[in-house]
Amino acid sequence: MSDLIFYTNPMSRGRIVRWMLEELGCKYRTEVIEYGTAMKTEPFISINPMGKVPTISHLGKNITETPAILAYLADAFPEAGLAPALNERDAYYRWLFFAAGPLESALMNKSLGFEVPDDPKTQGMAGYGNYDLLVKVLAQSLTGVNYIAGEKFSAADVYLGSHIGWGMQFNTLPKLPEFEKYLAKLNDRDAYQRANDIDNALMPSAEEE
Ligand SMILES: N[C@@H](CCC(=O)N[C@@H](CS)C(=O)NCC(=O)O)C(=O)O
Repeated sequence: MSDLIFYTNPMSRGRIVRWMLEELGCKYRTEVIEYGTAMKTEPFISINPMGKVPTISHLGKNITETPAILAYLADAFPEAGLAPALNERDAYYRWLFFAAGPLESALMNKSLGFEVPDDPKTQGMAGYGNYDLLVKVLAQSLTGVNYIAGEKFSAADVYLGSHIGWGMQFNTLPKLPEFEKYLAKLNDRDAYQRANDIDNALMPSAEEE
């Protein structure tokens, strides 16, 4: 049971990892780490020196960074079929890393009110170029496909779909029909709903806050 420990907080990117764990159907133990001192001191900072969640420990190894955790889990539990075969991972890696780098930074900058200046040199240095380009490419990539890495649902959908869902919820992404259609399919999954129910039940109640 404790081969796999999941350190999380229900108000965090840990929700993405929970969804992945529920997709895998593997056994895991959850440890909720409270924000503040518990996250920034021992024993947790020996597990994740950034003092952040999510983090997993599997067979004695600690893995941090949500997309790395997802890629690791997809390979550690191959029977779940959440990573394509090695020779078919072009789109899988591309979109997993696109979401981890360009997309995440663009959405964070959007929420902070930062825009990459309208200057070709600066946009050439910025990994996502500019926000409009990023949104256009993402919407195009979701047109006429079932899942982002091919015909089969994969860990890349868990990660990309989570960012798109949060982006639309927090208004850092427009509610485009391409995004809505993609999300509707993902949000309908039993594992997604189960994961949300578990994390919602872990949320502090209003009285506790
Ligand atoms: N790059 C990390 C980011 C992790 C992260 O920033 N987690 C936030 C919650 S979503 C956190 O733990 N913040 C608490 C803090 O830094 O004090 C990932 O993708 O997992």
